[in-house]
Amino acid sequence: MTVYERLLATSKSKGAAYLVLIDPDKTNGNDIPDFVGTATASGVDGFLIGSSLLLDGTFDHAIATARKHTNVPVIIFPGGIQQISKEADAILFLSLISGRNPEHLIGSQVLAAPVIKRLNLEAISTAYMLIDSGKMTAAEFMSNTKPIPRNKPDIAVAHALAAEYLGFKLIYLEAGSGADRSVPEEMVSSVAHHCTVPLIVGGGISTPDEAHRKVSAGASFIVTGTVLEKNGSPALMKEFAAAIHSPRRIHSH
Ligand code: 1GP
Repeated sequence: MTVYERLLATSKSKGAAYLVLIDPDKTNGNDIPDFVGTATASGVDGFLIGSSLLLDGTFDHAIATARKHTNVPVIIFPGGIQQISKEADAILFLSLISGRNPEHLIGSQVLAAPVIKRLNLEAISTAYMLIDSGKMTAAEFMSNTKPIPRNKPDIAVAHALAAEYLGFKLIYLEAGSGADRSVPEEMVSSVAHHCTVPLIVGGGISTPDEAHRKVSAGASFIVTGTVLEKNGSPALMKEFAAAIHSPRRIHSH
């Protein structure tokens, strides 16, 4: 079974899957074993590792350490072509389709592809869409692209349909790490209604209830990063996992 197939099977059997972002720039390497072990025991279904900057030089080590302490997939979520490692289970092969910067649409991918092939890494083609969160995020600044306006679900749908017809395997609706406001449910549900490609939703999701609402709107995968960097307690991890896995058991307020 490929990592992609495993992710889809998990999402299908649980209603949706919970992915946790580890940013090596924000995580002390010594904390990774505990964090990853606790998160796995609390019901997290996979880890994304990446950063829009990567100031720290211990990327390979962070991934290898994470893999040693979990039995769920550890997937690279690259902020640039230097973030490729043989230690990972797979890599999200992203194209920033909401932007019109050719480097992020195809340029970096051409440079990265031969390296990924040589390392025999599973590449999961992912249409990456930045959604405006009210404030400029690191992803927006670093990519030098404009995000999709948050009150224009039709624009998001048109991009997602194009991604589906181009054959992308996942669509990632991203408000940006640490965003003030997450992707609106109205946009998630419009995209889910019109497209069959599974949706990842992340950026600025700060409560289990908020995560639950994205799943109810049609997300197959929820990503959180910042909220667990601030409070990595097993109790909160379990609440997120429960809200994402059993959307009908929890009622939104
Ligand atoms: C960012 O979607 C992820 O790429 C997670 O964002 O850090 O805001 O949870 P947060």
